[in-house]
Amino acid sequence: MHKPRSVLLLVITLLFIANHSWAQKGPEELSLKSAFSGKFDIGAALNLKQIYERDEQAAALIKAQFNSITAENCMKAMYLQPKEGEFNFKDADRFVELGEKYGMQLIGHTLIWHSQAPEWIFIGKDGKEVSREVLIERIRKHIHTVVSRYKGRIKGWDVVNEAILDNGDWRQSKFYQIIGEDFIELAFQFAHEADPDAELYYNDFSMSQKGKREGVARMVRKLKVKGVQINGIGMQGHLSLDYPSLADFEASILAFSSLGVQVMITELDISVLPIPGPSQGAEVSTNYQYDQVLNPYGEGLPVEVESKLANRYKEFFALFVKHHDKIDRVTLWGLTDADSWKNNWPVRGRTDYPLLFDRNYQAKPFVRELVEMAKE
Ligand code: 9MR
Repeated sequence: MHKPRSVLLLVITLLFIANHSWAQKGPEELSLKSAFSGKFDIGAALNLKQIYERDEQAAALIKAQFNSITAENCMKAMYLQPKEGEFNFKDADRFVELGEKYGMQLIGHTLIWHSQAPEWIFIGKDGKEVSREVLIERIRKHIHTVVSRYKGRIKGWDVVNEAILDNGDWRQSKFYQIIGEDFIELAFQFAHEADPDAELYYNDFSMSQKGKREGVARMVRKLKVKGVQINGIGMQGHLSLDYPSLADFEASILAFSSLGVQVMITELDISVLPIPGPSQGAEVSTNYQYDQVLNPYGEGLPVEVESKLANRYKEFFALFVKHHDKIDRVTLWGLTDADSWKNNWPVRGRTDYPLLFDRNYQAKPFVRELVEMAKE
């Protein structure tokens, strides 16, 4: 008779202690990776200062909060192979060693991207554009060399980045123009040959737009019909306070997942700044002239904007938690607001607040709510 009651009492007491000690912990005890464990990995893109652990506060934060890291720039082709046949792996090696030291999942970003492709790759010794055969061989060599160097150490590669336009058409990149649409298939095939156990992803921005959603789904379906290995689709997630709608973003999570691949939120940030033109996604070539009215929060973020940002993050994380069975990873595109590329795009020299940690390495107040949400 008394036994169930004493067990119940014990459980209540333990719950009280657990809850109480949680409440006593300061914000430094928040841990995103523990909170979301069992749901999805939580990652950050790292810059060189962080990769080399030159910034102690950043290093501590990365270790405590994240279980996955992506190299923000140093694995892009123009850095890895600046001249034909001359590979520079110094920074990428350090990135991989860092991830291994802390037992974090490593994401390779990115093998084939029209932007930051080294210029030589499209040009022959005669100064003219190379043939289809030559470009395919150059891609093969690049992918084989890079992927096999880290074979068994990188969990997954963003094999092709941003090959489809927002309306679903093929981007007229040099890769597309010279090789045709099968450059995608070839890139995936070469990556798979070099590391058959690595996961392979297609990654793009503005993925919530109907045209892009359909274009990407069409391409992935074709790859799967041909038996090409593709494990995941990365939705970059460069968001702002009022773009895109949650419903559109959710529609894409569902559409991509129904193709039989994992969904990854690969480059999450939420800008609070005005966008001076129609460019919403992450088209790196778009740039607008600096104007003071476009930089309204240089001295700090007003409470009401901070609260909008908090709500936006909460809505999106609630969506990710709802679909955690389809989502493998959520990666923030940077660590603190000071590091974010959004301070310089699409207008240089602004002060944005797009990430979870502020310029003093402190978790923003709403981060605790994200952590609580994960536990519910
Ligand atoms: O954050 C990256 C920034 O530091 C670089 O200058 C920029 C240009 O290479 O690339 C940024 O990262 C991009 C990513 O590699 C692909 N998706 C869009 C990201 C933002 O431009």
